[in-house]
Amino acid sequence: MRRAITQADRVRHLTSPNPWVGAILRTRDGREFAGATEPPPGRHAEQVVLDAARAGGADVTGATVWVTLEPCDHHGRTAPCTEALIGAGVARVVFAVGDPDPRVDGRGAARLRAAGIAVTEGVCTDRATDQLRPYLTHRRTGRPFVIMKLAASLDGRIAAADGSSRWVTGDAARAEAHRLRAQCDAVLVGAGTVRTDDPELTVRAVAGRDPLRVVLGRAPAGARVHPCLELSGPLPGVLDDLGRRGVLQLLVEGGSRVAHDFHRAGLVDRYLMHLAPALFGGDDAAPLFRGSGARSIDEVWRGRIAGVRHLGGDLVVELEKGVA
Ligand code: AOF
Ligand code: ZN
Repeated sequence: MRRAITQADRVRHLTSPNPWVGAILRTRDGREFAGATEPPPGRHAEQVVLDAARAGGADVTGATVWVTLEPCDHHGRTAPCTEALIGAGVARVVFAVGDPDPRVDGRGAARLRAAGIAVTEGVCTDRATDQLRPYLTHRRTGRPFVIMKLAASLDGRIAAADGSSRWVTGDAARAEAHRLRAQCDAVLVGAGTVRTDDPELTVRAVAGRDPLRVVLGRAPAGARVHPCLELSGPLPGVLDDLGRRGVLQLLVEGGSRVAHDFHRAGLVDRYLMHLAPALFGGDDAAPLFRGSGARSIDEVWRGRIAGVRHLGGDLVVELEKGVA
């Protein structure tokens, strides 16, 4: 299963709105084949390994298949993987995580068992759940997994009193910001940020596809971010809308009003804080969050530090919601 997870890693974030799934097939005589989901409308991981085995001249009857997600049991863009596995005569299917998609949700496992296939679930579940988190969040809640990127000095400031703010953090942080954009299906900023920073929101510093660009409010004519999707209204509705468009993972990039609104509404799943070894050193510098915050110490938001690392001369702190 660990190797199936490694296969899925190769297509991580490349198959949206479908999950990135990996699979390993082992024939009765010990030959092994590996595969992963293709981008839509391509084949699912199970079909890829079955095809690879047959192309290699292998006999797949009695084979075992390890797959990171429960095989699907519905006709979507592709035929059901359950039917492909049953038709191939495999003996055993092992999967890591159940598929919460309402079209599957236990039906895949049940169909395989009804056909006499031995099914084992719950192998390497933690790692696979972590790998599939954007997909699982999307299918369970209808909304994307929300990552908020914040860049500030170590004293939590983003601009000097005169408004000047460019490149608080270093070049390495910029490259990582582009890598992050490439991993997200959409990137969102407020109209204020479009007016003041005029960002392109594309992927340039690294190779990768551009995300859907979303502006909260109206982007002024001539903004570099065009073409973009302009959305307005309460943020939960905005997330529902993006979920319906198949956005599994959303990157919120600013500015400080948008950061405040997402944060205070409890809509952020992971915070990526890029902290520069700089201190503005006064309360006339603009803060990360604009708007009213915790009114008393009991209201202070507390998360869990999921990771800390150096990036160039900066520090990156990954914060996640604490488990309630
Ligand atoms: C699998 N293996 O590799 C993937 C699965 O439109 P379709 O036909 O591509 O179906 C999309 C759904 O199929 C998706 O929502 C999820 O439930 C499942 N994805 N299933 O057995 C795979 N990518
Ligand atoms: Zn499938």
